[in-house]
Amino acid sequence: MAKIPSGWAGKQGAPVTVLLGAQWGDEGKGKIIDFLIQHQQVDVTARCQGGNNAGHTVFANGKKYDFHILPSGIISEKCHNVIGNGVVVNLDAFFSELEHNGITRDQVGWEKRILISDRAHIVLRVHAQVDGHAESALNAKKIGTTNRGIGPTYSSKAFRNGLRVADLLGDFSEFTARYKAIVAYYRTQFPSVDINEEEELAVLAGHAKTLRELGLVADTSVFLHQARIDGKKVLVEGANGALLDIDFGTYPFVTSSNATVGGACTGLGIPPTAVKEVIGVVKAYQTRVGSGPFPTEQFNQDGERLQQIGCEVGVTTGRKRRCGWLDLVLLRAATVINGFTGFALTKLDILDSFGEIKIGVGYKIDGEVREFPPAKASDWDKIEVEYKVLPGWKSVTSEIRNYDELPELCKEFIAFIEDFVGVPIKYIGVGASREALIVR
Ligand code: 2SA
Ligand code: GDP
Ligand code: MG
Repeated sequence: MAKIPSGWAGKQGAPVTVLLGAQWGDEGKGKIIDFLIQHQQVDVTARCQGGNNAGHTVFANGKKYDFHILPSGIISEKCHNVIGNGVVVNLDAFFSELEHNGITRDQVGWEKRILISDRAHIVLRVHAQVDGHAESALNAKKIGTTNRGIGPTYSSKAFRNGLRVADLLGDFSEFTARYKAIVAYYRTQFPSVDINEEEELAVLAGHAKTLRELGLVADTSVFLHQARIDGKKVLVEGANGALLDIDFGTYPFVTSSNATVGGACTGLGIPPTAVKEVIGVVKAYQTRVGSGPFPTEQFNQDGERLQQIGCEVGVTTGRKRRCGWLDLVLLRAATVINGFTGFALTKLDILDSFGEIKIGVGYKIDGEVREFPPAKASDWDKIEVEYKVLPGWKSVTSEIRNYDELPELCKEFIAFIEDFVGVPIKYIGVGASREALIVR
């Protein structure tokens, strides 16, 4: 039996870079990750939280990919990919997403480059159904979830009756009994739950066979530790965004995981001392899908133009995204929590035609200045936003690849964000394609 060399556990491996959404998701994380993989010798891409609620768009190899559960590194032949213990995995979605994106075994050899944590929890059909039922029960106060069963699966995890991938690969009769207990438990809450248990169990047994045959399941924290000892560069691909974080987001209008930096450690089993760089992806304006507070939302022509020019439509559900101006009060708070070492500012080109660009810089609640977002849900409705108004640059930036060539007014917008938050903007997105990026 191979033995772990003495001192192995305490070895300090190569540092890890964490890339996170700094707003309500959809900041363009997929594109920045793809860029980093191409240009920064990334060896492993790892998802740490969320599930197939995420939608990360990547334009590469002349093709548009949308990833929901797969790490974006799957299309890069030099990249290994990890779905960590903090992710909730819908196995149907995992296999169909490979197919949907044209990722076949003979083509890219994906099965040799991806591992799912044995500790990751499985999203069952009952979780997705309960997501819908729970939303319906909320009537006018719906969260506006993606209906993928993400919240209910994390509930099962916290309630300690959830099923992990390791359970699926273990004794199937034991798995079956626990599976049935979960469905029965939810039936007591929602009698209309309609699941064909035998059919789903048969599908899961098929998935178990494939996972076993292809060797897709492992203790991924051990894999990542060894990779770092071997000097491999690990890039953590955050999903959703800081304002959807279950602790620091606009609770209860949040997702059910930690989309801030702590989620990278708990969701992958890597120590905080391993994290060197934390890149926050920030859209040059603000968007949100689903319900919940959005202080700088624009219910006017500006909002409509941002939605249309920015093509702001959900990647997972096809919902129109709500739009408004960049909110630096929220970005400051996200920075305090995440310790961003640099920003990637995306979709700057979407602002090209605006005569005036507004930025949220201050909040008042009941006439009182508030430097940070409130914890109390009802306070969000009372926020009055103070705006800084900057003149627009009114010229096309999408062909620019060099920072110095950006219009002066555009540089002023960039400098204003950097000064306010105190974080350098290292990457600037001026288009959806791989090439449309300015690196400083
Ligand atoms: P859930 O399904 O339980 O995670 O929903 C809870 C809230 O989190 C929001 N959420 C998202 N917000 C932005 N983008 C997401 N991914 C997709 C995309 C969304 C889509 O990339 O466009 O296609 O609609 C995402 N996933 C979850 C959600 O809107 C709820 O407010
Ligand atoms: P993610 O969830 O953070 O990966 O972001 P999404 O993929 O959900 O949404 C971002 C959208 O903006 C996608 O359609 C991207 O192709 C697109 N995008 C990313 N960066 C830029 C940019 O700098 N300019 C423009 N015009 N589009 C961008
Ligand atoms: Mg998205």
